Amino acid sequence: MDKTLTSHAGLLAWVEESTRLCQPERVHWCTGSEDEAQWLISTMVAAKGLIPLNHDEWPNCYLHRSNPNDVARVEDRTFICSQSPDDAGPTNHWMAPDEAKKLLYSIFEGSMKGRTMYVVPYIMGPAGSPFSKVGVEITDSAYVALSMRIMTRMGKIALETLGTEGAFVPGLHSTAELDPEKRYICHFPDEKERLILSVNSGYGGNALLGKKCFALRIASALARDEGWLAEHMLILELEDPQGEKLYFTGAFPSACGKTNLAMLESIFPDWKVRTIGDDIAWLRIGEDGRLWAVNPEAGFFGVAPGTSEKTNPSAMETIRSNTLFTNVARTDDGDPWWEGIGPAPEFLTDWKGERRPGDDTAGGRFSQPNSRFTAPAKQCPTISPHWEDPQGVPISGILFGGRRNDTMPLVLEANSWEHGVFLGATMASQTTAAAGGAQGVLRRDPMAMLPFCGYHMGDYFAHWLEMGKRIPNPPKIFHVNWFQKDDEGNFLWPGYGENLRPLLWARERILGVGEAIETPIGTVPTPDGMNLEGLSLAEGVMERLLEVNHDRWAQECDAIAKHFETFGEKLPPALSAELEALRQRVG
Ligand code: OXD
Ligand code: MN
Repeated sequence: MDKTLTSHAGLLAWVEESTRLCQPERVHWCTGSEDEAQWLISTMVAAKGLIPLNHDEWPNCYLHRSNPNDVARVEDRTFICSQSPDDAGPTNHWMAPDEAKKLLYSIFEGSMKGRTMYVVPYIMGPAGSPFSKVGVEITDSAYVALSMRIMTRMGKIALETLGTEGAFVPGLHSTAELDPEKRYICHFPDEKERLILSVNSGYGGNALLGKKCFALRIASALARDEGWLAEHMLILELEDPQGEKLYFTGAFPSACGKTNLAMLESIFPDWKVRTIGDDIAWLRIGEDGRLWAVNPEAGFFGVAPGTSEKTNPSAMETIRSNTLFTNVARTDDGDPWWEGIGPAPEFLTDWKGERRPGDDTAGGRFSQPNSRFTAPAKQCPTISPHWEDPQGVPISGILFGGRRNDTMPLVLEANSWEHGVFLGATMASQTTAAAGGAQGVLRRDPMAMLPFCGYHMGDYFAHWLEMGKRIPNPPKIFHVNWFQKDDEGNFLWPGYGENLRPLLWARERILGVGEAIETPIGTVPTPDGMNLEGLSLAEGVMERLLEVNHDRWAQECDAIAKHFETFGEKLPPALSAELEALRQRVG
């Protein structure tokens, strides 16, 4: 697109300024058209940045291999650059805004020499929705431009939405040298335009600035100021046999089955589960007093390993065409392959490009554990017809969940909004490959927002509590845990489609029915309170799944007290009161 197609003075000035700084050979304004996408693809294929896949089986699908030093979000290199370190809080890294700009601009200087600079205007949220927001990402990565076309409403439509005076969040991104020592992802939530700067990474969450950087970190700060919530949540629709619909959001840490739950295949043919979003929800109080959710994204950036016809047939159908795969393996036929998709063929080319026998397990994994697919949401067979409704969908239930071997029962209903916020604020999960660092370590991840909250987490809890007071008809809050294990390390609960059962119980509780017992930690189903038709669990397993172990919970109270110390004076008194009350009840 010719830049004369926008006369937004602020945007033109910023693009010019960035051009002077980064010194690209040329500047391309993205329109978002199909022709443009094909041109980007052929340029990348020629430069070996994309590898065509088997187009008979996987039409318009490509494989991208990132630098092996750049395969996940880098939490230790991610900074909230608020004026005061106190606003970033104890769970974020902080850098003074002036210092961050000086440092990053020195890396950006000349970083695009010989390269094309892409100007990528995009909308987070459905076009035409009063809740949508515009961002513009400047990047030297064609992979990012292509991915943004899938993940957002990108191009001309965003410039039209922006008009000549509209506000936008600017994000400047350069892969620079992909130097991990000079990799920085910086957010400036206090600036009028809420700037994002990202250098030396080309990986998803670090580089597709609309997603974690804008729709979560920057948006959470906007939401605090404007009285709404920007959350790391899936959104799903549950339709009963009479056609009545109910909507849930669910916050789970990265790689805990969020995409699978959002696309859950119903085990009961007359119940339908449909997808609105799999990662992010923007929630506002509607005129009717309920909480309404919009998915700001237009695509799925899902973890590939473990995805199969068995675990998530909807995802498999979604990714069959027009999908970018990152760091997966490839068969000799040109099909994408990863651990968990099915049996390995005789030979595989692994994610680093080495061809090895498919049974060569000694040589390590074939797909990178955090390898991904980037696919258009509209291709999802379970996408709800309401997924782009401008007002969003009304939320009746909020699920919090984590990956825990023990302690947390299969499903737990909060006693109140405050207790629900307490359950969210104390969520814990074993770490996964979505972020760099050790895996399998239990870490507290409040509301699954630990890496994504753009301000002080104590203030964030206070904001949640405040929202509860302002929502006349708030959703009910639940905690779920699909991941309990027996003493031999086997999962107790089959998961996947069977997760519909706890969801149906939650629905009954929302409707004021559902057999339940109060426990010291909240309300759980009676052993036959959940619909267990057609499920054969060994004797005593259901009891174990719903068990509240007092010794463990006494330890949990100590662990929560320690976690709460992190927030110092900013911990809202309502949450300390919840902990005290829990201690009393656990005894
Ligand atoms: C993601 C994440 O990529 O949460 O969605 O890490
Ligand atoms: Mn996520």
